[in-house]
Amino acid sequence: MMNRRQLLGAGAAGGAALVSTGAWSKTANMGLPEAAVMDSPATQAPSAPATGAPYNPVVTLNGWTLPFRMNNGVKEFHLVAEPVERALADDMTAYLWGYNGQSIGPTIEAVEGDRVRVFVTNKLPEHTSVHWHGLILPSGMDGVGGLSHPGIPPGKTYVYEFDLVKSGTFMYHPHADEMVQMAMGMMGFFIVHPRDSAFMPVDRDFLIMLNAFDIDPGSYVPKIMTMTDFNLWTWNSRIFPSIDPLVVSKNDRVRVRVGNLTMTNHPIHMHGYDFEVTCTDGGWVRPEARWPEVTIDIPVGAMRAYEFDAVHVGDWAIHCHKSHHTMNAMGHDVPTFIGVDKSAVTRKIRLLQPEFMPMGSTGMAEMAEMSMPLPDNTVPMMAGWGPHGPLEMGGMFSVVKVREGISAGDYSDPGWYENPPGTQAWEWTGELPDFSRASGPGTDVPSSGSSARSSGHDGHSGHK
Ligand SMILES: [Cu+2]
Repeated sequence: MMNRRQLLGAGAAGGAALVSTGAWSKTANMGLPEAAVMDSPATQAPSAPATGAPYNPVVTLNGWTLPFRMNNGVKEFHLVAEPVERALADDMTAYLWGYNGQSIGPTIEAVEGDRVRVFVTNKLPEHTSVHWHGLILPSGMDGVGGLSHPGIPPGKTYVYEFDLVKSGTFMYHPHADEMVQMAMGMMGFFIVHPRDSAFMPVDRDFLIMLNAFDIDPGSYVPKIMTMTDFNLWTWNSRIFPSIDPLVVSKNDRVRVRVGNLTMTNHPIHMHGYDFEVTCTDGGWVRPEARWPEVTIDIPVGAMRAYEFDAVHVGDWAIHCHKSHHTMNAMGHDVPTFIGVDKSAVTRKIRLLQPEFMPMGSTGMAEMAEMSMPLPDNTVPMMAGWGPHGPLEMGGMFSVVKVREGISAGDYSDPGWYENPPGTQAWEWTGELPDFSRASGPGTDVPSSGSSARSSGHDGHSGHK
């Protein structure tokens, strides 16, 4: 064990001073664990640990888990804070700050009772620190720059070392020039698995970090001064339709852990199921303290994990219920044109600009179907095509795909669900009556015969 002063000294020396064991001296890199780098935004297969206590690994959508090595019983990780190029979508790249080649940073996974040592190398142009959100640890390891320890200067490596005294879902992010560094994309998950593998086991365990950026169409760097009016609402620094689906086999027990490091709350709504919050960043929720939900509001600076048994096959939307958060970049100073007849003005404008298209008179769904030329490096406001047409979504949206017989560990997209005959909404092709206004409460669709309506009233009166 080293005290804080020795630790900082070791950090300033690049961690080399920590080399003291046989395992270390055999490595050629003077003791620093290799800093793995990910160059792909694709969801990486969950990685079961090759050493240490066993656990069921999590799946970070469009992300990955940081490899570790064991050094005399201590789990060692190496985070590198650095500028990264992250594909927010297949057609859009952002110049962000992140960790080990990506934003969000890699997920750290360990086990309750583990001792961990996290080397943090700073390749940013300013100092940084790493705060371990929710973890119970010594004050000097808490990562608040200037309070817990000096900020990690550019080019230096600091070492954090602590015991994982409880299992649960935690996060990491800078606590130094925090507004800028988080606006630039610096954040990640820290999962501590239960030591007892029989404690609340699940078959699939998904991670979603809610984050947000403000990037003008055609540009690459987020506007760091934006406080609330972000234009890209992301999960794990990714926007729909480029967010991978949550692939699930029927009857799997599924956990979804959602962290929020944006500046506003996000009511996360999942279709097809009801479910219960089983964990917050404060710890596991006792069974008697849970209640059913279909939407879970994720407060700012918090995490909520919920669980369900995947008994309903199908394609089920999962999204933020703030409708502006399921849109990609758009202007907010657009007038409302619903009900406006633009035909006269369109004729005049087309004399000057023959391609002019009037928009918005009937709503904005037409935005999803047309392919207007866009500036380089941006994405349409609403996008995504399903088996039955445009989804008209963006931002914080994905699909939970529950299917029969998906193998354990298989997260590949099974394609679109085919609804069995007779289980899909259909078009009414019969005659339509002349509709008249409802006359008051208790009256449903006017029908041609009076008997249907009066029987409805009889039904109500029978309950009085
Ligand atoms: Cu939202």
